[in-house]
Amino acid sequence: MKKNSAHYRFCFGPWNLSEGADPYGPPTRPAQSFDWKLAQMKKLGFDAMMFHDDDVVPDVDAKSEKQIIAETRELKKKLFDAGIAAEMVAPRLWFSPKTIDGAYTSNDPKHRQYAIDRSRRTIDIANLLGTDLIVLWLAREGSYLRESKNARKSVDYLVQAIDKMLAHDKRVRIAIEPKPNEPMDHAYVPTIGHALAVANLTRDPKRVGALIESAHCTLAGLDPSDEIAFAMSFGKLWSLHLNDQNGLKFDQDKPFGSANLRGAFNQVRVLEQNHYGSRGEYVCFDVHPFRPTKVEHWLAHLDNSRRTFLKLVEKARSYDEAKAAQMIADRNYQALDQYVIEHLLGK
Ligand code: XUL
Ligand code: MN
Repeated sequence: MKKNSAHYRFCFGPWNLSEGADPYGPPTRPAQSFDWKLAQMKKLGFDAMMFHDDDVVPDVDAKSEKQIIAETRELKKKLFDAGIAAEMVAPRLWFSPKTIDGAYTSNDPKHRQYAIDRSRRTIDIANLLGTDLIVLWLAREGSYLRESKNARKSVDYLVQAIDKMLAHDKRVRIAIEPKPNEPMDHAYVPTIGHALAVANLTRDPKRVGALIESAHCTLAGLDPSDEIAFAMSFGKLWSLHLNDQNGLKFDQDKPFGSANLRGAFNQVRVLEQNHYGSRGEYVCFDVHPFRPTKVEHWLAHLDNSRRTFLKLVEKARSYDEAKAAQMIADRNYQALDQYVIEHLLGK
């Protein structure tokens, strides 16, 4: 296969400069302003920012359409002045009192309608920011106990909601970000296979694709590089949240490569082999600082993730494919295993 020489473009979201709160303790760093976060992007070699709707317009539910348009335009100007693109916008459908029991799959029809209305507004915000990509992390679309919701009906509700979004805007593309659990016991769209199957039930499957997050694949007991390859086989990997995860625990959002360097190498290798980025897709890092991180080290997890990614690109490009192919032809997987280890360790 021809070696990739692509130049990657990088992205993170305002939530990735988080303050360190967890369910057992308060923040460990003071909140930084949006302007400060934006100012760090270029310095760190990043090209785009990803958003939730209320990252763009705080307290979006309480604002009029006119206010939403004015605040979005103001933010768009800041992005333009900073030379930063908007990668995607995601409706934050898991904070509101109206999404306590789920959003699109809530048992309450008024709450399902709220979720659809808010998603349409997110599309309008994305349009004003100059991106056609909407990400759906289906946070509360699942159940805590199986008997509380109808799983069969829930798939219909999801498809109906996505259809309404596709009808709202003829150009919008929806990328589903699957995650198997957390905050729910079980989610209805736990893997990339589920996401693409749901896409196929919608009114315009061509405009419904996927976003893969490394940690979410690990939480599903799957290998992120195989999930990436699967989505790319369908031409449906429209965004990517690289990070790491130390086994089947809470969603850790560790720096890329932090827990499983070989797994990170395999993700980069599959992106390289399939020319990720050649259609304008960004490499996003959905990573958080470790809670003990001091204010002066606040950007390290993003900088480190990007550095690790770029070093692994070099490793993927210098991987001796001919030598590996010989070992594969000889079915000498012991030798192949050791070649990979020594290649990663360096001479
Ligand atoms: C949650 C997660 C989200 C999405 C965006 O696990 O990854 O931050 O990426 O809503
Ligand atoms: Mn994510």
